[in-house]
Amino acid sequence: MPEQVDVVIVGAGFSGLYAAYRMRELGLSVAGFERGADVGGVWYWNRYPGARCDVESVDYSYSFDKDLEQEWDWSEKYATQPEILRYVEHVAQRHDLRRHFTFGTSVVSAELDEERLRWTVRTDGGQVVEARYVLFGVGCLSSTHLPEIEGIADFAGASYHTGEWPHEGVDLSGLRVGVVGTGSSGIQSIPEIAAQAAQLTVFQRSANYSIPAGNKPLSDEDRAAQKAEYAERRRLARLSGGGSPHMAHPLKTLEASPEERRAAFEERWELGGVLYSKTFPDQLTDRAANDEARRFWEEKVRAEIADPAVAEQLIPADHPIGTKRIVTDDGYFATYNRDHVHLVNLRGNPVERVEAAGIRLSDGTLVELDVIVYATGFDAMTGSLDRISVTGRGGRTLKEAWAAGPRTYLGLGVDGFPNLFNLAGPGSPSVLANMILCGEQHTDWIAGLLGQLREGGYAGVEARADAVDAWVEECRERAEGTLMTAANSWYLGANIPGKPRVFMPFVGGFGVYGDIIEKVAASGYQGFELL
Ligand code: N01
Repeated sequence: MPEQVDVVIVGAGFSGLYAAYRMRELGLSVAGFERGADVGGVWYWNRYPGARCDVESVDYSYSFDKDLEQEWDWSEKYATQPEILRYVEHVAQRHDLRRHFTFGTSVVSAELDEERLRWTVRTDGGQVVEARYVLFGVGCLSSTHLPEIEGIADFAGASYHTGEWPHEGVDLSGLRVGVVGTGSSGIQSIPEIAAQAAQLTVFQRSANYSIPAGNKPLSDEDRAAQKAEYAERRRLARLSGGGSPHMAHPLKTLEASPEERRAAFEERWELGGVLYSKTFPDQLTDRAANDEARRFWEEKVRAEIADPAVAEQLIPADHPIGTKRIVTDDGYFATYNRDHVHLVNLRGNPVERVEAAGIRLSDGTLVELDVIVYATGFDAMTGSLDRISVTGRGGRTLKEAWAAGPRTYLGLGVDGFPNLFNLAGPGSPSVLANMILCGEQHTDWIAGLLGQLREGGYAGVEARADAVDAWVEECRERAEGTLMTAANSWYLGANIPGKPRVFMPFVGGFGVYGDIIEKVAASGYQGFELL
């Protein structure tokens, strides 16, 4: 007989851990499974040099434990990966959450028994659990992507993907290192790798927008001020577009005078990082507004790079600013001023193949390397779910249901897959907002629903097909009303050959989305069938 539980939770990252806490509070029994040997999700795996968060630490933290908000001391404005991992480990300990999970274990399948509305969940460790509900907290950026470059296995040196970095670290000192990829992971790691390596060659396919983090140690006074205003920070974050307590300028870009505009950009530049793309409310919807932001950025960045020819290669010309996630860096552009750092622009000179001695370019050059770092990203948003065989009504798999792109109602439910929920994934703000608050928002909403189902004596809940159709259409329309579809981003699946081009997150903003799902709950869960 398989073990019987109320809820299976897949993943012990921020979302899955909070889900375990909340389900336990509801009095439900939980069986959780986590691929890693411990808690932390992306923060467990992404241990590459320079890994740190691009949301301020005070905001990128759980809001459910008010005592913890006051007790925990963040040491820097933007926390490093080790500090975030310490935090999540502390939360697991404090709330005794590890006991709900089996670690080092991946869920391989979940199969619905339509008659009994129970899910049979199987793991690679041979466990079989039967559950009423399944919650996926598998992460949007957890399925690493290695490019299909000829000869990749022939390399004689060591190679690493940033998202699966060795726990013991890697000593790169004195070595010839190549980094492939200039997204967040590449751009964060490049200055740190340059500080160690004898030679660093960066293989760039697309130039990227990056903004200095303006990171700094937090003083006791800083922390005291943040803690005193925590409630207000959270309130503003819940109203905001991105889940941080920062609002866009009250005027549209071109309504502001040139002086006001410059002052606003300057202020956001100083704040650092991704929120630069939301300085003005129309920056991601109006090309002329976006150009203003891009010009200011370009002026700042060109001033950092000594060689104008190198600068030319590092300035993106193929997408509006903010339509790929803006990177938050620490000395990235100035790194190219160092004599031992070289940029290869793959647009002009693509990789031919990887050889034992290094990377061969199309023009015949062999860049000799001891180490290759692949900062080549993830099969984002759907990749981790795709690895699991999820079979719903009529034997239809989730992979089949999502063959043309993810289809959800509110990002929460899928027709044909009753009692199955996805935490902070496609169809919700997720990667466009503060993922910890997104995970809490979804979990709280689901907990409210499960409480109502219990009170009403229901066996389950399922999104209706027409509600899914309408939500998919709304997400598409909202995305097409912005500039976000103008970039070949992982938001659109463009980084994975053959992946359908669908803008996967809900682009309308964290606050707007929160209102929508609250209204649905208040209406008696319109769009869902209570079973
Ligand atoms: O991955 P990416 P990432 N040959 O997909 C290049 C979050 N994150 O791990 O742009 C050569 O962004 C690819 O080139 P192109 C954050 O949300 C956050 O860096 O496709 N190059 C690109 O340059 C982020 O957006 C933090 O042309 C190839 C790079 O590899 C997301 O995770 C830190 C290639 C991949 O960039 C993903 O970031 C880290 C090929 N065949 C990550 N294939 C912070 O909190 C791909 N590339 C700060």
